[in-house]
Amino acid sequence: MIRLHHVPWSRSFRVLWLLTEMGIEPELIRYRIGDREMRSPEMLALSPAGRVPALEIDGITLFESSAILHYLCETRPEHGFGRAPGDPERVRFLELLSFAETMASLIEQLNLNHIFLRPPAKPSPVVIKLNTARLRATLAALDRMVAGDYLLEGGFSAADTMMGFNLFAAPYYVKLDPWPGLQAYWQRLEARPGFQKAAATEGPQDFYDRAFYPVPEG
Ligand SMILES: N[C@@H](CCC(=O)N[C@@H](CS)C(=O)NCC(=O)O)C(=O)O
Repeated sequence: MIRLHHVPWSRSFRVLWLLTEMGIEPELIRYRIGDREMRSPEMLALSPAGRVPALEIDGITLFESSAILHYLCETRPEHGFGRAPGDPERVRFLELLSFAETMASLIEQLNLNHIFLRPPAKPSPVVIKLNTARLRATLAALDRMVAGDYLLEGGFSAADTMMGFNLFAAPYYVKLDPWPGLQAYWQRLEARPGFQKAAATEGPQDFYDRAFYPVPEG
């Protein structure tokens, strides 16, 4: 039994996508952000902060998307999606997995300000402006890191699935127009059969209600 605790088009997409690339179809336990079940004792036993993803696999449970991707790569090395110690791409692989969370934490802040805050709470234009600029800087950095078709010259890896969620979400806040190479990379990711299959499992996103959220005046 492989069971993924999942919010569609959230960070748990990273895990769904890598599993799909490996030909593994997990049982999905779906939540929506804000669901009480995400803070239930059962969920907290799987993921102590009540976050997704959490993965039940091989008789154990893991949380944190990066740790899950590492585990999947190390226990299923035949797919070649990881970079083991000693591999010349190991260091860059590790950097990218963590860097994806540097970027995702900015997306999370923007989601909070643009989407989750409800009156009387007010989004802060200053915080939005700052986080948008910081997100832009991480995208410019990512653009410089694309090495050939993927993030690692050796080919598609879990670093790409880690960035998949980011590149789905970031363009709602920062347009990718200044970086044609990054856009082409994202199109290559989206064109992969594994991505298409995982995206079909997700269905259309219903989280963002417009195509772009500009920085508000103020
Ligand atoms: N660093 C964690 C972050 C997990 C995380 O924050 N997931 C979000 C969805 S993208 C979540 O579960 N949010 C629920 C909440 O904040 O209540 C990871 O990469 O797995």
